[in-house]
Amino acid sequence: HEQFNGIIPALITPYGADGGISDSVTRQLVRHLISQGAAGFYLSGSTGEGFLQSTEERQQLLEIVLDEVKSEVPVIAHVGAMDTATAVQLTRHAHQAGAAAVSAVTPFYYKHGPEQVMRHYIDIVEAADIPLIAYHIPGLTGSNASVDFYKELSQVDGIIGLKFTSTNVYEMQQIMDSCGEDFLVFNGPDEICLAGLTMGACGAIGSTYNIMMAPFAELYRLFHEGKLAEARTLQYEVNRVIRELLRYDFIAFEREILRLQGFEVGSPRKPIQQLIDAQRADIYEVAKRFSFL
Ligand code: NGF
Repeated sequence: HEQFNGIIPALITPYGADGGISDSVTRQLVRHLISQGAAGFYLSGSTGEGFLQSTEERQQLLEIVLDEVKSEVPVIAHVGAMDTATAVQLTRHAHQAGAAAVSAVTPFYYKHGPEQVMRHYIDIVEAADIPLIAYHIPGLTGSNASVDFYKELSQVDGIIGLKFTSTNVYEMQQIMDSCGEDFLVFNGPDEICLAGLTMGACGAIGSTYNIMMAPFAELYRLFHEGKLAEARTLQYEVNRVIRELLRYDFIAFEREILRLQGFEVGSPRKPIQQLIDAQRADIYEVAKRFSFL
């Protein structure tokens, strides 16, 4: 699974004037991010608003991105859903369409026990011959699966890794230690990207790579060259932007920055925060302060 490494944007989904997925802006954004060093794409995740899209739209987005990317970088389709049937349907489609892997959050809203969550993942992985990356994001799902759960999960054929979105790097390290070297762990929180890589993450999947692809690609390169002090300087720099971003809904903030960068990605879907003019003006000032934005 050597193709999975580097900095992978959890792509913002571009919407057109009619509110549907924009074919042209999606292609424009994907091209741009590849030119800045994107090592792959993660579609319809949290950032991509997967849970605010219909199953058809999630499939449509995947087809557009695969067509634009060809095989330049791996495309991971997030197929997670509250219900197993939707996740299975999306997995079959992702396999047919030619995605490199699928990924799925632990099922949310209802409180399931570990056996049910395991069954959900096994049903997904058995649905098609495509590798699966589990997605741990307790801050949003409210489901905090244990190190032992992931150890068991890592033994299931076809489950190749985990996207770990929690700032508990000790827990991340414990998962890596129990699941073995072949199990891929991706760093989730961009603000600790360097810490995750240092602990042994194979790469990072995240949101702010949509707006700061170049400095993060540079951070990744510096890390692999052993230039830790320089990598840390970059992490500090991008974190000054993330601190500003966290005053807003991250999706609303990133969409506004992308608009300023020349990508008409549209507003997030409600109920995500809709910016008012004063907020746009404030974000414009942030963008002016950071030359790499
Ligand atoms: O959105 C969250 C919530 N985390 C994202 C990322 O892990 C989500 C992270 O990039 C993701 O990859 C996806 O869209 O599926 C943060 O937005 C970023 O670190 C700023 O805090 O925790």
